[in-house]
Amino acid sequence: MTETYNITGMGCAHCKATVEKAIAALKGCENVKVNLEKGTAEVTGCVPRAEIEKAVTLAGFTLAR
Ligand SMILES: [Cu+2]
Repeated sequence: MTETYNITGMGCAHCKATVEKAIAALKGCENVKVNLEKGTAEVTGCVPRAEIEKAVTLAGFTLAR
């Protein structure tokens, strides 16, 4: 299962890496691909949206609706 999430607040490759790392550490996450230009994160695996939101928020970014 792959879900795409919109993330706001990422400005550079470092932000991208931070978000990728935060999501990759989540239980059930098999793969994560962050697109800096589009502001999206493509998450493969079984991770509840609430967990993604928590990780993204803790990393300092915002999960958009
Ligand atoms: Cu940055």
